Amino acid sequence: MKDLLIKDLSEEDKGKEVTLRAWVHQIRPLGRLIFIILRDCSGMIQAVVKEDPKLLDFAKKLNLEDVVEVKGTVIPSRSKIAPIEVQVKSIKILNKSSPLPLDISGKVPAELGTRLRYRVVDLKRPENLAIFRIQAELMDSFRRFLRSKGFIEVSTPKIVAMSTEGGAELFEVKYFEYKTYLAQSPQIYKQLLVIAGFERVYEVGHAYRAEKHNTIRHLNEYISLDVEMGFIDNENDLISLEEKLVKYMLKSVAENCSHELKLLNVDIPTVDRIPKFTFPEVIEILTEYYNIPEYKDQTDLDPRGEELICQYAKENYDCEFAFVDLFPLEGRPFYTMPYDSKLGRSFDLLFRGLEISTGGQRIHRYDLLLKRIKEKGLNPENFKYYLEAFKYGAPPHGGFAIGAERFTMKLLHLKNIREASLFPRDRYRVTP
Ligand code: AMO
Repeated sequence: MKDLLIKDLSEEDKGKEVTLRAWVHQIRPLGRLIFIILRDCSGMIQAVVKEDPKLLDFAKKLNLEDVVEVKGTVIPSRSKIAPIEVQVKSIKILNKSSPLPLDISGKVPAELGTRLRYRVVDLKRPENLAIFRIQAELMDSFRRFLRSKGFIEVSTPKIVAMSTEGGAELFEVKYFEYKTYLAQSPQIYKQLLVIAGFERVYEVGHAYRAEKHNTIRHLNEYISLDVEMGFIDNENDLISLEEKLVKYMLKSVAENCSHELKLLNVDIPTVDRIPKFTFPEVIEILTEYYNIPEYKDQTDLDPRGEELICQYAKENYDCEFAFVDLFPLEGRPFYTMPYDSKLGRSFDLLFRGLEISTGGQRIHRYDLLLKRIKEKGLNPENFKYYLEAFKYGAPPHGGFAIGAERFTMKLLHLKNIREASLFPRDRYRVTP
């Protein structure tokens, strides 16, 4: 097993003999020297080949991405970029690479389509590793924060028998003699687990949406960071929990990913208070402040509206996030707790012009839930097992879900959500 990562080498190792197993990231002949940049998951180091004519000859024939075992001595570096380098004594090829379909040094940019076609090669770019290390930190800090607040991690079924977020966006799954679908969200199950007495649950899992539109903000398979908790007073408890959670996640990325952030040239915003607007206030801002009368009768926010509200929050509250609460019931799912006859206790969290999260208080009373299911034109028979649970001690409860790729995309200023997904699934892409 490899027991030495590149990042573990330091100036203290000067003079030591080391064995590195890594990829050949770059080769630069310079007079009678050859510089090889070696890359592993932890970083890069320069290896220098000199004097030995046989070794120089061998090094000249290396291909980018050859998998090699390099033995050598740690010496002070002649470049200003790093304090040490390795003077090569031997190179063994563990596996030869073919010529690459993409330049991974970043010098020759490729179209996103080409990059996704050769995603494995594309992912070799250090910038990509940085993106996914940051995404992993977002997920890890999400878990840490919630665990510290008494939440338990759960994994709910992804093969389900009913729709939760609206009927049109479902993928059907062939499942013996049953009609089943890929879960659009863990909504039903996270609620059931609160009722089951788990009280505080979270899940990091895939969600599936059969959205036909191929946009820069939609995936057909995305990572949903879900939270659900019992005994809330109303949705404001969730808004304040999510505010603390998001601040913790940002702080964790800033503290634990400084190298990655530097590589990507990204600063993590500091957030004090996230402003909250009600939906009627949002409509007023859009129609009065921005003078767009078409928003008057809207029951949801469109991308332009989301952008303008974020702009408003930035200009007036110096914050790139904004909560929008009390969305009209009309556009929200059946489980939304009504606030009055028109509005629901349902909110969105916007970040840099994009909805990155939705949440709200749920209906916990059986009769009201049954009524809302019928009013939404849904068949209560399809919700039998879900509905039944509300007869056996359902506390007032609610939760929210953050789209991991959308959060990553906005945090790192990525232009397309696909860049925040390892192997994106979209309307025309099911491989690799
Ligand atoms: P919603 O449907 O708004 O709410 O989804 C929650 C969050 O998930 C992300 N998201 C997506 N990301 C990429 N591609 C998609 N096609 C996609 N669809 C959704 C977004 C969005 O804000 N059950 C509720 C959540 C709750 O109330 O707890 C739900 O799924 O970031």
